[in-house]
Amino acid sequence: AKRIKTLSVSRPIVYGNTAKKMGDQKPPNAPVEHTHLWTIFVRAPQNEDVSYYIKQVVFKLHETYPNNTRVVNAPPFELTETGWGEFDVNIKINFADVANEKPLSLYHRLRLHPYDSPGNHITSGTDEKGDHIIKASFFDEIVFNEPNEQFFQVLMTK
Ligand code: SLL
Repeated sequence: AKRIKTLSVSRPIVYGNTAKKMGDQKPPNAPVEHTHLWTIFVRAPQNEDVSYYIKQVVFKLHETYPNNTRVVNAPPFELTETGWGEFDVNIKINFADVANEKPLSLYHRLRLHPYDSPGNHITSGTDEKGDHIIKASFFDEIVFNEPNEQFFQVLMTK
């Protein structure tokens, strides 16, 4: 029998957050109870361009944040904030108009502390300033099943 292979195109992505204790680098406008500076991000594994297929990323933060729906309309698709606690962030990825694809919704548990347990995807290190920093990130793949002709062309340009 003849097998019909469905066309699918995938793109690797990495999402997660970095965090560090603020100490004396605390932004002047940060509430006193905030202890950490963090950045949540969606990017390609080697920071390759993703803007040809990702139009916008919406980060929905914990309700304790003012204006907790944060929209990023251009790369880098990341958001830096201060805070004291860990919580689940909803990351909504909106694709280029040509794709005519539904948004992709992901969840990421924002991590501030270097828990020492296996399999938690948290690594510790130092940043360019020599400050201790932690990183919780995940590699994933966005799969477009049967992309329309135009979107397929766009995907193939990279
Ligand atoms: C909980 N994990 O489940 C906690 C919630 C909320 C964290 C953590 C800053 C908020 C603000 C902040 O770090 N929120 O002061 O704007 O209850």
